[in-house]
Amino acid sequence: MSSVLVMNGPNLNLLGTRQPEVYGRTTLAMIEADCRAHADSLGMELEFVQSNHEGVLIDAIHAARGVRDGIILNAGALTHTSVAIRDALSSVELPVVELHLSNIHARESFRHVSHIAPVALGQICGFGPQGYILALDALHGHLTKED
Ligand code: CA2
Repeated sequence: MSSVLVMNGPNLNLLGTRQPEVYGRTTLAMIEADCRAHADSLGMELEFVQSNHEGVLIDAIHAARGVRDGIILNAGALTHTSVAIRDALSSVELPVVELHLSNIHARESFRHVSHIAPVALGQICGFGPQGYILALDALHGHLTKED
């Protein structure tokens, strides 16, 4: 059974409670429940983390080394600023799927830059909460592929 860390960065704890016109009405707790149900159906174990603190996210990435098989990361605004998170991801040598609810490429130009993308398998953005399910499928496919 593979084991996956799903991480969420700053302000994502507010999902579904503020700015529904931008981020929708689905709460992070609802997303976690959907992820758990989907991970079960794929036979994957799931750890779900949210923090507003960069260092806590980095510690969680370090703790995943040798324990988890992959990481799904919505780093929130830290995507566009944090070389430290990028370095942490490189250091643990785990497959990473970068995830965003919104299409960051259709928004302000500062959101077009991702420090995560160069160290990720790929990026999923613009599909709202469904993106978490797509990311689980992508990671599952990567972890179970034969060639
Ligand atoms: O689209 C995404 O998932 C983002 O990672 C969300 C970040 C944003 O800075 C990235 O550019 C794209 C912001 C998360 C803020 O979430 C909130 C949710 C509800 C109310 C206020 C903020």
